[in-house]
Amino acid sequence: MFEKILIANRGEIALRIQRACREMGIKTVVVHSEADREAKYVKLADESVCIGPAASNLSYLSMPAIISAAEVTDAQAIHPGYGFLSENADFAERVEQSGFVFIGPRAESIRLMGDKVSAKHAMIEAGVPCVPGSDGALPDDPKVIVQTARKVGYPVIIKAAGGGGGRGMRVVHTEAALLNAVTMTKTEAGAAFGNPEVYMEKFLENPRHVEIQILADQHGNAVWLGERDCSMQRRHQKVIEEAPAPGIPRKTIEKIGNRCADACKKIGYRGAGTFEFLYENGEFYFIEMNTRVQVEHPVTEMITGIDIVQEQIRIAFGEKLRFKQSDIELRGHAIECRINAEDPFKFTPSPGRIATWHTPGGPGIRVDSHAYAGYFVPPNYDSMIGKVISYGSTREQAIRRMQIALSEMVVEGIQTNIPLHRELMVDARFIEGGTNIHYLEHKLADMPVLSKKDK
Ligand code: MV4
Repeated sequence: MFEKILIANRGEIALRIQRACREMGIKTVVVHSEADREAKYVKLADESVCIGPAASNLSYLSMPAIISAAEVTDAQAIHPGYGFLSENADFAERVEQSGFVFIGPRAESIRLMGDKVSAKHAMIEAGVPCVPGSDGALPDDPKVIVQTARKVGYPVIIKAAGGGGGRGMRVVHTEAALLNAVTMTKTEAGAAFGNPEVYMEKFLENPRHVEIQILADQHGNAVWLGERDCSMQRRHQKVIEEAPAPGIPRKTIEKIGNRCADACKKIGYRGAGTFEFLYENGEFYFIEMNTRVQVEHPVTEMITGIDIVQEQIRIAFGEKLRFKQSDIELRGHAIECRINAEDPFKFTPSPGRIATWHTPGGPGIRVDSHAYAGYFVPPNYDSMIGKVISYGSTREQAIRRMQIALSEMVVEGIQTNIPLHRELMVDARFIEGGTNIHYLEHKLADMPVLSKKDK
């Protein structure tokens, strides 16, 4: 096994990766910006290297700084976590060219999935069901664009090939608005992603976001680890995730899960990955693949008993998967609440020093966080400061345990979204299960706490 791994990330995921390494007897190197000097996981690491100032582009996004840190510390592999350079194919390539192992997929797979047009093409080839739409990128010919939209049927959505995660898309309801929308999306995509290519899909009005976790090794083996429902979101930021997805027939999910595992074998994928689907009227439609470990991976770990980060490391080292699909059992139910340093209903960031930090515990509660009393939440990064995960033998028990956990949790000195989570855990529609991607935004718009005065 590797003797030393460099963690090219910060916050809770840096700590999560460090814990996986320590359990495996692997030494860790943490790189950090000047703003993260006092983070506890920096002190817990075997070695740490300051790679630059607070600004991400000068530290966590600096490829030469990170690769130099790996060189001076003699690390053998680099774990990129999520965000930052985790889905940057050039980084994966440069890491390997410098003689280190990139703990993630081959650069070629990252590139394939980074381009949403080539990703969709690969998935159609592999037999994964996709949203009906244009065959690849839209051509320039306006007649063909109009014809395509008529065939797909309005409303349609125009998406940038270089986009993803909700960036670079536009919904079109009428033919009158079509060509202008295509032109504008192309212009924006060219500026934002350096790639003006766009494609068209039928716009699904009320879907759920359900994703499939997979693991694939370098020897042609792949398994899927159940699904996660991530429909509770606001402005493309997930707020609550759970596994399994409530109310979806197991047969439907098994069929789609097997297709995902087969697709991994077909494209020679290695590592952990997530197939994102929209689920509407009993059908799954592939939209994107994420080639990294995800924030919400713990809910899958809770119901499978598999440590996804450790498996990423074993796969990168070249080991064979230690389980077959028939060994994977989904047991019980898990829910994750993302804890953000922000105003719970207005969502303005709330960085600053944490005065009180009391975390919950007890049966079925897991807290993944790098925060502590006295920790300063820097204003330079994402506002997520941790995750509370509950597990129960049933969804009802997982909800109950989460309600209790949130009632025990005390954070003072900064604002957090814990009050929003407390509200959602007693929300009748959430408790019923199966709310769609618009539910939270609609609920927030209807909440009296958000009076005009407060906004
Ligand atoms: C869609 C869609 C409806 N129809 N595609 C947004 C993020 C990106 N991953 C894809 N997204 C969507 N694609 C079609 N054909 C609706 C969304 C969407 C969405 C998807 C998942 C989770 C939250 C969302 C919020 C708004 C829109």
